[in-house]
Amino acid sequence: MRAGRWGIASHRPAPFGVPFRVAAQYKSAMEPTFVPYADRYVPGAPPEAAAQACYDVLRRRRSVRQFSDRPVSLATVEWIVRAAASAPSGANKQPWRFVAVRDAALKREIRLGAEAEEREFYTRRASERWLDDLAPFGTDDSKPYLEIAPWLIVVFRLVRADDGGQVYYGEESCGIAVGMLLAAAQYAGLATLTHTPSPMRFLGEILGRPAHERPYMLIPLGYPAEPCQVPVHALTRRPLEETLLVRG
Ligand code: IYR
Repeated sequence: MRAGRWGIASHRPAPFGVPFRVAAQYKSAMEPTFVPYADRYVPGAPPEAAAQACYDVLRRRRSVRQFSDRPVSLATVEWIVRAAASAPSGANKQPWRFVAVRDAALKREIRLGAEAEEREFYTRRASERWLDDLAPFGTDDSKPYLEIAPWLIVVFRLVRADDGGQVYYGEESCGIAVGMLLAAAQYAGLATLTHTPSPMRFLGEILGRPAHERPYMLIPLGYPAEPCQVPVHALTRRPLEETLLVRG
């Protein structure tokens, strides 16, 4: 790191995580090395057509709450998680852990834990406005799909590296990884739901995860039920003219 740039305190006791000026004489522990970017993905079509083809896959993703119990192989889950974990992350610290749950007893425990939190949410925690905003989705505290979907992918965000070291931009990194996971599942013809019962502490307890892993998202994965219904309210997106502003 060059002299006088900003860093984040990692080795100082307090106040933790407060930016400090890096000493002028600071010298990086590891010298950068580079290799040619040879293994590039080259689409078989011009970028307009390739991007459109990608959009045509992704635009058909839906948040699904009615799953089939049709099995999905572990190999499929492994490829999807490899895709997710190829995401960029702050200083490539990869501040995530994915726990893939297929065990019926664990799925049941997770369902019961989630439903307990959701009961609190729908009866006490949620504001009137929030409940109003959710009304068109027809959701409630009943989450049978947490037992029916063949897999529950539980994403944990690491607040420290496994060796106790610093991580950076953990929220952003996990958000990107989950986005890529949803896209990979969609490419595999599988459905997902980004489910965030709150608080999610029960996930770490049920799955026996250490304290530096914070539950980030609960993602049922599987085939949609047949038939599968999705809320009309979730279908539309704002027009591109409102979404994208072009300057120049
Ligand atoms: N977690 C609850 C409530 C909920 C909240 C939002 I924001 C949604 O987009 C959908 C649901 C549930 O899963 O029912």
